[in-house]
Amino acid sequence: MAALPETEQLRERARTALRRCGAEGLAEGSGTGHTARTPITGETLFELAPAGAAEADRAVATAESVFTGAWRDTPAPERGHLVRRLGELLREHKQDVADLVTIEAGKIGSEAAGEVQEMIDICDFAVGLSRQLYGRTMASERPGHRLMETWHPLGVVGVVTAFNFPVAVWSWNTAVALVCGDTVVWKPSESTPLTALACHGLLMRAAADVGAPEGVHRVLIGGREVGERLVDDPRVALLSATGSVRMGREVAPRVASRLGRYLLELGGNNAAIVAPSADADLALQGVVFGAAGTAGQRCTTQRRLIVHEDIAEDFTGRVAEAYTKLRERIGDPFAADTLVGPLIGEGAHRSMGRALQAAADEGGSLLTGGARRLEDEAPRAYYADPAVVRMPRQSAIVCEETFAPILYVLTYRTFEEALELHNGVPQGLSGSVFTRDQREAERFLSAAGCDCGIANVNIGTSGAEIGGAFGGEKATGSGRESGSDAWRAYMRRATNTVNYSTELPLAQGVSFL
Ligand code: UN1
Repeated sequence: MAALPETEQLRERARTALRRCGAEGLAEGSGTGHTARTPITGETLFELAPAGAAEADRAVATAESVFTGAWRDTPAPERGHLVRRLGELLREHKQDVADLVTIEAGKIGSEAAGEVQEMIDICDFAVGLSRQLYGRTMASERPGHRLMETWHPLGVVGVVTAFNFPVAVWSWNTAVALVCGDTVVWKPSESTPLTALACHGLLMRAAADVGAPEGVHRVLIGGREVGERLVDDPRVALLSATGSVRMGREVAPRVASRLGRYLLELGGNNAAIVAPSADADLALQGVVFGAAGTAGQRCTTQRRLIVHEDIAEDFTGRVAEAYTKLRERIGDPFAADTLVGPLIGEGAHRSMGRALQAAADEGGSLLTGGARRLEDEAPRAYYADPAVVRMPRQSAIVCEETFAPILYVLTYRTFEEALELHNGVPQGLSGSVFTRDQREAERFLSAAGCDCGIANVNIGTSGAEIGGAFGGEKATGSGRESGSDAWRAYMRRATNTVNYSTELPLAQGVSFL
């Protein structure tokens, strides 16, 4: 593998991308206290001025006044112009934003570009949606009456995003919220402030180009205090947050106590079942990308492999062999032949070590991986060999989401057993079955099958398209973002009854007076 780039080179590349996106001034020289780092070398890129409670309050106030003063009354197709322009700018700056994603989140080139592609795609989707915010008309039970529903903008949407999809998840929320007539205040992950500033810069350019108010969007580079402000502020009509189950458990009751709305996309603990009839080559590709892609740092990462005992030895052997090859492809995420970039930081590496130890204590045997890499070259960066661990049963550690590339292998005898293992964890984001048996495939997709928000056949657990609703069940939080009719969460529904008759018949046949 080629040597890692120097931090100064990365700094320069980030500066160029920020300048091209129209966000350079926002990133530097404005103060200190919030550090922008790169996991590629583990070193500091810039010092930024953090926002605190006062800035958060001001941002919400601006977003609210733009909502009531202008945005909610702007026709939805016109709101769509803003998102169309954002999509155009993202096409133009795809490489710049992708570079920042690689620099801050450590994603390899094609995955970083794929993430920006998700942004472009959701912009296209949202522009179409801006003319399709349909309400229904129902048959009224009374003569001379019309019964219908109208969807109205909701208000200020607080968006809290995680480091691993630093821009796509923002765009799913923001593109849809903006066409729905909402304004947005964004708190990005503390690890990815530069990508956030670039996106905000592009959106502000789009707003200037189409004549939309710049206060439709605010970004807050800050820590927990800022997030808490958004959680507790009654002016934030919807809080959409992506992160850990632990975070969701804190956020949900706080938003609920002010009777606000929340949309949570929390941890996954995704599994693929590999049945004896599976196309093994296809399953292998799906499993290796799902489990080791993005260095195991997607919510949709495959963390468990549930393989039929008749093929377990052979299939697991092939997975381990593929992982051995991956080892030669770990390193600089900008290098064209790299497949596995760095972990986000020391905490992730420590969690990986702790989980591997726990797995060993619970009777697991490490089949491959787990070692730290490139430590001499970059002592502050954390690269790891993706690991595969054979587990005797679905023990405590297997039921946890460890945000690192560890794949636990379990075996099954009957398909019922496989489903039980599959659903036997607290989380419920994404699940897959690899099979050529139609009964198994249909059973997996049925009400008694996979209990996740995303259920796949002959495709891995990660890499969902934006056209579907994205989200999960159980401890994953039950929110839905992105495509399908997820937009409804960003609007309020009004049921309207219009009487165009000269009588006033009461519903349910009630007579009065
Ligand atoms: C996430 O990991 O938070 O389905 C989002 C996928 C991507 C999105 C993942 N489209 O893997």
